[in-house]
Amino acid sequence: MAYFETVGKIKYEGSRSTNPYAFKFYNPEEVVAGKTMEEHMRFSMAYWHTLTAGGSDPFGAETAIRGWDKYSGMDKAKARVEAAFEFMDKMALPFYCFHDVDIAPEGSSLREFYANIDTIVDLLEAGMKTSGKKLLWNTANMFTNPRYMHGAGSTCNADVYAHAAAQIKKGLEVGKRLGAENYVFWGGREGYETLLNTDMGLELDNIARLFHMANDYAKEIGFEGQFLIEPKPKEPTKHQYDFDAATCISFLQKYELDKVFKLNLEANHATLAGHTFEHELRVARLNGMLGSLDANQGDPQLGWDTDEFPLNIYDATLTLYEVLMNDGLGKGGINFDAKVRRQSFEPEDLFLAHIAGMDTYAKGLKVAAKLIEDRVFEDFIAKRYSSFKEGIGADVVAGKATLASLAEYALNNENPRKNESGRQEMLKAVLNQYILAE
Ligand code: XLS
Ligand code: NI
Ligand code: NI
Repeated sequence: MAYFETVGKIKYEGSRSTNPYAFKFYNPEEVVAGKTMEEHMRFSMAYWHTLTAGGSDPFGAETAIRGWDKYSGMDKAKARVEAAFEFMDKMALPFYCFHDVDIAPEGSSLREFYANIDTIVDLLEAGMKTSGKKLLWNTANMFTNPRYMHGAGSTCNADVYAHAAAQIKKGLEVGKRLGAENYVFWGGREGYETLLNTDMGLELDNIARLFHMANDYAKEIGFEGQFLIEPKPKEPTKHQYDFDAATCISFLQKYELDKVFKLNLEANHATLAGHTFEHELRVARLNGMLGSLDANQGDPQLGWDTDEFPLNIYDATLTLYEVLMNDGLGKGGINFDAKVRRQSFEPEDLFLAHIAGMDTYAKGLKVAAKLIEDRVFEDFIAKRYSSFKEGIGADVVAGKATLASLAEYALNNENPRKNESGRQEMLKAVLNQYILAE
């Protein structure tokens, strides 16, 4: 059965096309900086936003019209699998991602949940075989069920902690079976509301213990996916422990997990943390920990994780710039952790939104590749820091300088170098020029 009968396969028609159901910039086969667009992007569908969510918000019920909603329970879960492969095929999305609860109902016990997962994973495995679609990552939802009110790895309840471990164990087994390229940990409720009732030290230690157990189990069963942590500063808890890239990296280093994990960075989480997305990507890249992207964007007028489809070409350019400078995302990819607005309730909107996001990133990729090819920023930056290439600056970089040697130099320096302009406005204008011209 077809769930998206009104839409055919989305094809590339070029920037002059007026067909809303066509790519204007995303041409999967087009080679940019030595690789096809498809290889660069590794675009992925988020099961939860596309198949599971229905457009409810804290003030209103679901609005979305979805063909599978005529079913319930496991029948609905099975229908969603069919719809997922139809959507990925028509949308030219090579990858997908899911939480355990997105694909199968929890039922009334952990045993039943395991059995439901197994049934659906059989279908996913078969669908992947015929379609060639791949699993970018899977994860365990350890935040929606009321049992996780105090957290999962950070809970005060050891039985809840054990339940979380059981979900992760199953998640790794599923990931292995489906050949997941990564396994994600987003600390949905790993944080706190008030220190008055919180043992922060124990909570952090326990999260790290859970990660070590997950790593041990992955080795034991031969799961080869890359582990990823997804930072987010707040929401649902007031203070999330995985605040941002830098916080996650220091946590991983402290608990000797930094060789095991990379980061899955999400644009809207970056802006919630008061950073730009490119800041987060740069921090991860410099630490060799840029793993994968959750592509979306926030709304400057709203203070929460609105998960809008990424449409800002300026941000997309700087995002793809970091990806290219990282020499790609390796096992990672670009997952649309993005949802259509509640008013965009028709099934067609799912296509239109993904087209918009994929085109924006495709254009961003082309502009970023050109900027790098022309060494626009690299040459400027190299010149800006050139005083560290020679003389006293070179001594600093080589680790040869001491406070005493620098003081001696400063005392005798009759002609200190003059500061030069950072030329920020000019550089931003050049960036605009590339976006508009490319
Ligand atoms: C929520 C997160 C979530 C993760 C996966 O804000 O983005 O969707 O990507 O658990
Ligand atoms: Ni996310
Ligand atoms: Ni998010």
